[in-house]
Amino acid sequence: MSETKQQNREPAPSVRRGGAAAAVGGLVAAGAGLAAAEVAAVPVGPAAAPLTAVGGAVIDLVPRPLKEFAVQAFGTTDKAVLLGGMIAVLAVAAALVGAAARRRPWVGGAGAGALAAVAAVAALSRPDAGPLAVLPALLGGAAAYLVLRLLLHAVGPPARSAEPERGAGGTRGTGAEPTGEESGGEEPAEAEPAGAAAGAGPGEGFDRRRFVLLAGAAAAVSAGAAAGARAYASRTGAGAEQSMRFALPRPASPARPVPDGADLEIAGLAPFFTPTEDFYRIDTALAVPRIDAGRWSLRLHGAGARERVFTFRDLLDRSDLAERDITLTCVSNPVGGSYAGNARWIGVPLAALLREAGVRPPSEGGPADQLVSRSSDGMTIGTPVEDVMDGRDALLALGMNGRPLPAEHGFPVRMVVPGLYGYVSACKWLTELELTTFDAFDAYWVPRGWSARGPIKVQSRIDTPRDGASAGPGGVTVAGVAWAQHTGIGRVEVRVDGGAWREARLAEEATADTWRQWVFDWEGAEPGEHVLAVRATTADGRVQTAREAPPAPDGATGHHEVRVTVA
Ligand SMILES: Nc1nc2c(c(=O)[nH]1)N[C@H]1C(S)=C(S)[C@@H](COP(=O)(O)O)O[C@H]1N2
Ligand SMILES: [Mo]
Repeated sequence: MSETKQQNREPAPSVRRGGAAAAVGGLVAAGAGLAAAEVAAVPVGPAAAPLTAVGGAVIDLVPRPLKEFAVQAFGTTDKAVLLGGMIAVLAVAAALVGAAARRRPWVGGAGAGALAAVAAVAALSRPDAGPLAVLPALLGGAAAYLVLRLLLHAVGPPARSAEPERGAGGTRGTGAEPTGEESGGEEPAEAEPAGAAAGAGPGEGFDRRRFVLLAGAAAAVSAGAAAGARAYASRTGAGAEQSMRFALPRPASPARPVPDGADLEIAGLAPFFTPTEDFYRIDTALAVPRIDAGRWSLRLHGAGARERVFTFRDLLDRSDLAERDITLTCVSNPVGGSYAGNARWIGVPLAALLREAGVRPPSEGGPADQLVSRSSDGMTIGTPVEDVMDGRDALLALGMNGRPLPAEHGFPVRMVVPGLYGYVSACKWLTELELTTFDAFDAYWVPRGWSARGPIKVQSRIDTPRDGASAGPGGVTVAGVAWAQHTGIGRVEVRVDGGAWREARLAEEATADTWRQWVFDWEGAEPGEHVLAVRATTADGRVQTAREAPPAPDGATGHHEVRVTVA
């Protein structure tokens, strides 16, 4: 019924709707390709799934300004934005290929082949890729091509002889003419499939019912397969597929008890311990590595080290496990930002492990000044050997907040070094430790414009009131956190409307390696707009600078300010 109606309205309905249907066919085919690749990626490894592989390659390739922009603009949702962008680009390409392949079937093969090639190269370029990594891309490309053929067969070829110019519209119609000639040159190659598809005859090429059925079925099967593959992969990932059962051991050296009064428990103020599920996550991994602890090993080697390989059991069974409270901070954290978190870690003291392998720090004549950590996903992080061995609690962490590390935070083993930004100290999914020099090797972020060394800069943050909040007149509780890991916070001051700095009250100090809460009772707040600013001073007397610096190359500086309206 609707067909007759439209046929009355439209001059060339089968051609027009056929064109749109071919584009839809392209989309469905691309979806089928992605789904097939997701299924193939279950045995091969999630990093080889096309979106993950291409996204990973994009992340590694983007220049620093763009990356910084992405982090500033999208924060930790930058990965979702990247995925969305890739899907949008793929969708446009797939629709164009589908529409073009209706007239020139070879375009379908070329398009699917090109997309599969991009995905295959990206998958092979991933650091943890084996040769099988090309399989998802190849299977995906083949599936996309077959589905496209099937759907275009139902669409049928455009009725070329009947109404060539009307189908594509005025200007584009003329544009289509030369391409029609070009395709005429390719006649032998495409004539056969086109002829076969046109079996029903050019005039009645578009079998709408058949197309809708086929496209719907293909889309449904694809969605189901992809969802099933993802669900299966995530279920067998963390925990379930572990070939080794273990309980987090008791540390030989427990954490210092947190004093009463280290957590002021003020509404809106970050709690002293960041709950694991709220802990910020920063990494380049589009697919979180899922590592089987039973098969995991850590290789230690390099200049001045006796090579050693540790299993997870080796680390669990050590008699010197230590539990420590350490605040991690990301170098990308903007002033006032949330890329800092405090957790209780359990792990192997890294300095002891290095000593056992014969490693000496540079100050004792050791030949290596850089400890390069590598992860299963190819990250490299360079840490000063001197810092790791100067007595601070550098850990190979196995546990976070009383549980094994979550996959997102580096299961089964990550590094944690108090006082250094995460990009130079906190390698997740750790697989290798190499002793080398800063001269000999640049870790991942260094050629991307970040400093090779990244000690954490003293910072302070106002958590409450929030920027833009309104408060009642009279007393306002201003509270936040300040950090200068491994040195400690000696003082925090608050300033109202650029007036004199006034001392805030510090919470009890847990350790110098953790952040410290503070509170300031702002009395007699007058109605109107006000600007609150905060600054910290380290335990050894360094005052936080007012000079504003962006996160790159070695950490943001400046005072955190919030605007509040007192009513
Ligand atoms: N393998 C790997 N480890 C990594 C990173 C990464 O991208 N890959 N990012 C580092 C950075 S920049 C930071 S700030 C910390 C963040 O650790 P979190 O995600 O557990 O908070 O991990 C570090 N370790
Ligand atoms: Mo970071």
